[in-house]
Amino acid sequence: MARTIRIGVIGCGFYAQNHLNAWRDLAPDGAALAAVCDVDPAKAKTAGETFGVPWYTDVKAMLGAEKLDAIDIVTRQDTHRAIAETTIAHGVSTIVQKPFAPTWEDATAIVDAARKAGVWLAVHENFRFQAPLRAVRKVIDSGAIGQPSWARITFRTGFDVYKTQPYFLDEEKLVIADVGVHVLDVSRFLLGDVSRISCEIQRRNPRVKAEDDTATMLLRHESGAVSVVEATYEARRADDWFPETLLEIEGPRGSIIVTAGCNMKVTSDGKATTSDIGAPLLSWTSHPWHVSQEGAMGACRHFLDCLQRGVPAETRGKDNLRTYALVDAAYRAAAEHRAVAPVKWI
Ligand code: 89Y
Repeated sequence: MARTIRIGVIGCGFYAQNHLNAWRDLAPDGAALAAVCDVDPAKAKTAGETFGVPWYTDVKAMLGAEKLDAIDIVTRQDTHRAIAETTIAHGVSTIVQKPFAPTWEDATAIVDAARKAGVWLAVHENFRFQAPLRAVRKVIDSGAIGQPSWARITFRTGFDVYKTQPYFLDEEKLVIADVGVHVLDVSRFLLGDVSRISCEIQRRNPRVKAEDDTATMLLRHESGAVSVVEATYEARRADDWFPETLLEIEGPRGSIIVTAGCNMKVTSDGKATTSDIGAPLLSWTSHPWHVSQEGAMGACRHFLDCLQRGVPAETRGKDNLRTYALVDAAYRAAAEHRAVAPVKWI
């Protein structure tokens, strides 16, 4: 039986419910949700009572009172650096929700603090852990289409994200920072690192303060592959498949097309096969959020496994800086009207 990992969750808001449910479901695999914390006592108390664990409103109080192996920080990004520096200073393995931090300086400071302290650090970048995207990666790894040379990866929705995440309306940076980061990470996951990116942004919704509720990005990958990466909250479609990521990938031997409803069509050497690559509902997931919720569960499962084995996560801090650098480069490319090479952090 693998080692038990005692986990404290900081932040008990809207999306944190998925993390709490995921950790509880992972109990048979060795996860022990041990404590929760939120600055809002009502949220902390509700989560504590729902999941049957002690609750706190102060991070240091929780760290002092509980013996924890890992902390999952699921708060808003402006709080990540201060909380992560505290958990890292306590020597506790730390998972930070995406977006990693509001600035490159904050994100690199967290990675640096973990490196110096020798503390395990991961970013909860969950899209790449969704069942459909894992299935796509498996096809690529099988060689069925050959080395990917072109892709279009797209997240287009008109789902009222402003209702569930009202702070979106006031963000300085919106669609690339919030969901573009996921899709850019998916492009790295499927096609590898990126040598340059160009980007056009649009504000199509006048209620949004940020200049970007829509982004159209063009990437050249180090492998030579080219991808078009799109993200918008302003697509008005009768059939809205929020929060699915749809894609087309081409290689010398064939292609992978993922269409709405988690359908995948793979063409290999002229022969096509279709399959359903969705995952079944969990007791606490429901449509339309299921794909995202199941991805959060996949990410937690991966982190648990890595913590038990004492190995770095796929989305370890240092790796995630490469995705973060792409987000930064996209904003710079949009502002400067040119292709930009993402910064490399050593
Ligand atoms: O915040 C976003 C995310 O990470 O996934 C979906 C979302 O909640 C809205 O696009």
